[in-house]
Amino acid sequence: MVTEYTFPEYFWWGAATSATQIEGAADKDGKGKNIWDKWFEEQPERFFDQVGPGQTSDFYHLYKEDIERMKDINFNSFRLSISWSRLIPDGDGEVNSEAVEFYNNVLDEMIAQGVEPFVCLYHFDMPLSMQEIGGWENRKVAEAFARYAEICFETFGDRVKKWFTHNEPIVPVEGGYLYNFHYPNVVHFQRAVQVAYHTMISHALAVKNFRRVANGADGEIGIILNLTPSYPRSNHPADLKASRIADLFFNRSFLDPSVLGEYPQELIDLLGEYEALPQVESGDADLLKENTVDLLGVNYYQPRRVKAKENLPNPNSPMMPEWFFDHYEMPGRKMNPYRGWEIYEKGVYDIMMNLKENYGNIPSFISENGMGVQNEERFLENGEIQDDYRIDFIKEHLKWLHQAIEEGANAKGYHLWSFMDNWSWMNAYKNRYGYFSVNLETMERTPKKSAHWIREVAKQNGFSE
Ligand code: BGP
Repeated sequence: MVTEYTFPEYFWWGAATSATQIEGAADKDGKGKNIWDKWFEEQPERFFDQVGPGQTSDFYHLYKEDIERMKDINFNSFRLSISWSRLIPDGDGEVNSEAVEFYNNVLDEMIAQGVEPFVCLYHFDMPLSMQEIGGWENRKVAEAFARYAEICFETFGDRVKKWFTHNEPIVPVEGGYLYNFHYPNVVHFQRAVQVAYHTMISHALAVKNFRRVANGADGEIGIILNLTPSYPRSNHPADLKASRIADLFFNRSFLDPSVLGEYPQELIDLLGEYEALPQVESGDADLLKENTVDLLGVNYYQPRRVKAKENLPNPNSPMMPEWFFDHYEMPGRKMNPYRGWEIYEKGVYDIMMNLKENYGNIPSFISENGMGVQNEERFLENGEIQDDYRIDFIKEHLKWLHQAIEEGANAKGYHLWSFMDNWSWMNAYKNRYGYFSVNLETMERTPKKSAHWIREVAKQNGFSE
């Protein structure tokens, strides 16, 4: 029996990426340093094969052909990010005219090719000069971010109609202030909470500026969140409590204030109990309440499975979210062994149903989903990588997304991570994610089997099976 999976009209087919991960030209044309440039200079050994952010996939020079390739595979949209330290090298001062020219060229080319630009303002790439005054720990940086956002709305808002303030704002909190996988490699719960809070304030200030700037009037603004459903091991009340707390820390800490305009009371109470509440200013609650998003991007890679703690945490160890739950390895889970992430396709459906039931069915889309695989040349046949595993991965997620839409979810698109292989932070080019492979020696792009497949899916606005 053939089943048709047809998506709503004007469904967004495309992919996502970020400035630091594809642009290269990290020290060219007036760009200031960001924390990745700095960290790589200090500790190149922390990066896979010691490949740093200097070159990445050279989109800075190859953007024209890349956008043509997007067009070729029938993308109608593509998310990129603006590099704050390229546009404003010291974060808070003069605008770099060469950066304006570069982003103007990219946006014009996208529009000429019929690929709508979705633009994110912050994708893990704090300008170094802003980090030197404390990064998100310093509220001045949130204000500088809002100014940078306003400059972007004014400069590019005539062409960009989908804006996103932050990508996965919980990740720099986790990486930079809890688990040591982003600069500045601090381990400190209280500082992590302050960083998360100021990130949220920076978001609300940017949304406020967006509503004020005339160009924004016909556009929309949102945030991109990595929503990792927290599944409890069992229905035992202790397991349920563990999953509720994990959900508060990792999902609701940004989802609730972005969409509902306020923090969950349970999270406030929990932080209060541990004397870990952030410093706030009067007026913040109104700022958050009045500046909720129009649109939500959902990045989904893996679920979070948890169980009640088996041993009490050592009170002398640094406080961690894991004081409240243990990670749970579900027997029989399906894994992507290269990235070490579980593959659980139904997570997409569960997220969408949660947004429908508890978040006013806010317009949303899958803004990242994807499968990073190591040594993909193994699958090369007649010059083409046969990435059937990627096609299956996408298809199975799309089926659940389709199911959610059938049941009333307000999902408007699917963007893969990523259009072409790109630089993955500490993992550099270890795992390849793209529809196109990138040869790091020559920078040549070659379509994988999945590129041909998605070209048809986007053309048909779905697939049958
Ligand atoms: C998301 C990020 C991306 C991207 C992706 C894949 O968390 O938004 O920047 O990198 O994950 O993860 P990774 O590159 O770590 O394999």
